[in-house]
Amino acid sequence: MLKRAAMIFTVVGVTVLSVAVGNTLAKTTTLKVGHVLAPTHPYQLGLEKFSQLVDEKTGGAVKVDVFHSSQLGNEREMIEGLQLGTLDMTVVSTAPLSGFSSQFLVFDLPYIFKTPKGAHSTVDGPVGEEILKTLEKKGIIGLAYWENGFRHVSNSRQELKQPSDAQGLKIRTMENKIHMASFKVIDADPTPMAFGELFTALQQKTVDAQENPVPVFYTSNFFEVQEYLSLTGHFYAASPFLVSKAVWKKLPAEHQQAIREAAEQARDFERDLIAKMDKELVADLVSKGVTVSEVDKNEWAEAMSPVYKEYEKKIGKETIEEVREK
Ligand code: EAX
Repeated sequence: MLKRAAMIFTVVGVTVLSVAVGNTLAKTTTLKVGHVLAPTHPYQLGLEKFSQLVDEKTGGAVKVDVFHSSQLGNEREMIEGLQLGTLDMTVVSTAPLSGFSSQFLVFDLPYIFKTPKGAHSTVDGPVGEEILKTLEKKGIIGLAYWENGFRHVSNSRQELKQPSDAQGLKIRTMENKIHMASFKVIDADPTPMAFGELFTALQQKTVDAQENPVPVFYTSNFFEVQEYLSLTGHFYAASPFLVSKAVWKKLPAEHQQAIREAAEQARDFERDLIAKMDKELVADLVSKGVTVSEVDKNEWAEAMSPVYKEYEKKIGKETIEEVREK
């Protein structure tokens, strides 16, 4: 009897121990992801969804902590952090990426895309995948293209209807050569600036204007410092979800697979939020006192079109034609 009890105790003991040892061996990996937008923006909500999916798919072995509002740096700094391996992941607009891989420039041409569907079919297709892969030699893995959306011009000076109304307008742009050139050709006065400095610059009138999609304009409270919003839709901002290659290589294949799947699933969730906000928030902005103006997009596209000639050699005519939404 005693012998039998001792045997049962041993089996149970070993099981408990092995579970305990097993748990100790199955250590938890915690990854940090940063972005520059507000905690109410779809970047944040999408990343919280991503974090939950990764936890589920890895059985709790991988945790993801999300940091909003430039807590981990501005977009260029976070991209550099991925290269150094000092930051694990980030979601940024494509614009600053052209400083790391010039292949991204094609996405920054004014009016290269006309609709979200058209943009998605290109960035999610072979062209987008190939451009994302150019980052690998820079130490960065691209998982999926999330979305910032179609960008519109806002300002504190006057209603903008025609491109000529923007003459002399001191407008903040992202750190991107094509964005700056596109405003220079309509005689505006572009200043590149990190997103984290923008609200103060608008408040202090260091710049008159900025350009961002409606969800950014709303969730960053730009309606408090910008009276006019013109729905130009001049640039489309895709937002690649990026991982440090140095960090990625340390992850077991099954965790890499889980993270990749979660990034794609959360992408669709995030894009749906952008579409919903694009549709619903304009009326709210009007009720907050913003003058929202529709414009003739063809007129703006024509006025900005000289940048195509200026950058055709660098980007390649065939690439432009391949990407351009027909
Ligand atoms: O990716 O800087 C900007 O205006 C962007 O919209 C922001 O970086 C989000």
